[in-house]
Amino acid sequence: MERTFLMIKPDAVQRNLIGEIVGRFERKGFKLVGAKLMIISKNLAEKHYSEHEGKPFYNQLVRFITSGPVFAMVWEGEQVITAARKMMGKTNPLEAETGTIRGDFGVVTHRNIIHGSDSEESAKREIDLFFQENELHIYKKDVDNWLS
Ligand code: RTP
Ligand code: MG
Repeated sequence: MERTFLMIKPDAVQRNLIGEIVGRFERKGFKLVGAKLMIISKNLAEKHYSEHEGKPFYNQLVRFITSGPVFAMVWEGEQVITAARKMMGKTNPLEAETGTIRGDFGVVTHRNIIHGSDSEESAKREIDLFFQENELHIYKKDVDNWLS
């Protein structure tokens, strides 16, 4: 089963959007296999966004992502990498469709609410960067057994 790395960025944590965002992925039908609130070190931020090193927005991006707690998550499901990117919407919230996370809650590109892996390679790389193996959980969901 495919896994992706999603991260609720500092702006969304400050704006009390963790529950709203987690709820969307739960309702969609994906499974949360790991999650933690964390403050990212500059070193980890630079590794995570290394593909953007040297770009005009790179320094601002690293400053922003380290500016407060983020909520890091690993989600599992069929084609979850592509599906999550669709649910997030385009990078610039102005271009993101209404109904997407960035389209509904974001205003500007440099505070765009959520990160999501953009390929299988990035997902693997980012999951390894942020989570230890023992922080990821394999379990079955069976609602009926938990009602009474
Ligand atoms: P992310 O990596 O955060 O999920 O976002 P993304 O794939 O949609 O966009 P990406 O091209 O990877 O850019 C990473 C983050 O850098 C900021 N950015 N600013 N000013 C700009 O032109 C610009 N372009 C990108 C955004 O915050 C974006 O999420
Ligand atoms: Mg990206």
